[in-house]
Amino acid sequence: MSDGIGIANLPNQRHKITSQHGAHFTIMVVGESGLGKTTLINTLFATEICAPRNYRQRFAKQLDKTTEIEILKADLEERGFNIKLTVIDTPGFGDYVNNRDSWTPIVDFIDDQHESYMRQEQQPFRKDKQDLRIHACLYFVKPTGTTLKPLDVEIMKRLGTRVNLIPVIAKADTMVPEDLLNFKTIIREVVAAQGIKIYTPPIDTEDDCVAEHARIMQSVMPFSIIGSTQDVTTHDGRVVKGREYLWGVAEVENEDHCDFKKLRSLLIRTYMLDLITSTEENHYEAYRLAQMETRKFGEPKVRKLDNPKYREEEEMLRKRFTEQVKLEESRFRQWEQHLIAERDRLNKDLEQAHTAIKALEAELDQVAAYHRQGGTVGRR
Ligand SMILES: Nc1nc2c(ncn2[C@@H]2O[C@H](COP(=O)(O)OP(=O)(O)O)[C@@H](O)[C@H]2O)c(=O)[nH]1
Ligand SMILES: [Mg+2]
Repeated sequence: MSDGIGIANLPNQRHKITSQHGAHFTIMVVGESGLGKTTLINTLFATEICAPRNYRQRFAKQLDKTTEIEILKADLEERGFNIKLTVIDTPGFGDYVNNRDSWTPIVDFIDDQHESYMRQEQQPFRKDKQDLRIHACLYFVKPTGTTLKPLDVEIMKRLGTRVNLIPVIAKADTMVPEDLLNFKTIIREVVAAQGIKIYTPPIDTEDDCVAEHARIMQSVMPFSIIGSTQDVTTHDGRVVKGREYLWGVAEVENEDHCDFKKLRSLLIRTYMLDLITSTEENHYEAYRLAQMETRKFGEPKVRKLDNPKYREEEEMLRKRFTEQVKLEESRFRQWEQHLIAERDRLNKDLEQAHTAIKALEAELDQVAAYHRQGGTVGRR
């Protein structure tokens, strides 16, 4: 890559970020296990951050034992411009039958970062704040080609109200392009129908070029991803990061194969600042306000039951319960209707049988009368 990390190329971003004494930028990956989350992180690091450039880099790995959330850090510097990049790798969920609450540690982790930052802001000495607030959360969708699973919808809803949520289609190389496009449309429709909040690059700008770029970024969402740190050789002799197949190579950085380059550009190039400011102004602010409503300045975090997050959850449960009851009621009513119809039908049958019996009895009477009269009736 000739343009390197590129963050220093954006004058506006640079000015704003440096005026905050360098920037923290934190990305989180979430999704079922085996979808390539860890591979994507490694691919990001391999294609961009480890590129032979003249900036300093330092890696650190840290594992939170209870949640198995892994934190990777890299200090980036390009022409005197600093970014503290943190990538948070979460364990997969969805492996178990009972996975209703499998996202709780992830959601808690996000809230905890807001909480921790808020508490630091309340301290008198707040120069070197620890800041692990998530600026971009990549949600990995399984490349099924059908639709989002109910579990996906539930988790995405919860994430979307807390962070800049960016859905990605994992392992794009396992789908043919046509199916991939259809799948994107389906996901967009489900996201809209379910009211899931996802990150959209802002279009309201005077600069036509920037607006056009934002429009392109919006139109490719959800980003399709191929992850690989392997160098492979294409048919025409290029060495690229990719995955080798009998039919050829699925290339990570080929825009005809997937949207990896666009995603990377969104994250660490064009929209890094917007992701940071929108986290600060929307998500963190929303958290802070919600907390202020339930507790006084400096007071510790409220008990779980009083917590707005749990209220939100309780409200959802109540809603779901009401829906379930309504559904059962309507099923019952249908069944009742069915029974009434069946009863009417049987009554009618019964009536017909009665009439038939009456007719037969009448006939029988006639025959009996005929015999009594010595067989002369009707033979006149
Ligand atoms: N076909 C394909 N396989 C992938 C891709 N990314 C990762 N994998 C493979 O999927 C498996 C699980 O990947 P991993 O990154 O550990 O998934 P995680 O559990 O989500 O972190 C590994 O065998 C990877 O080589 C991809 O883009 N396409
Ligand atoms: Mg992993």
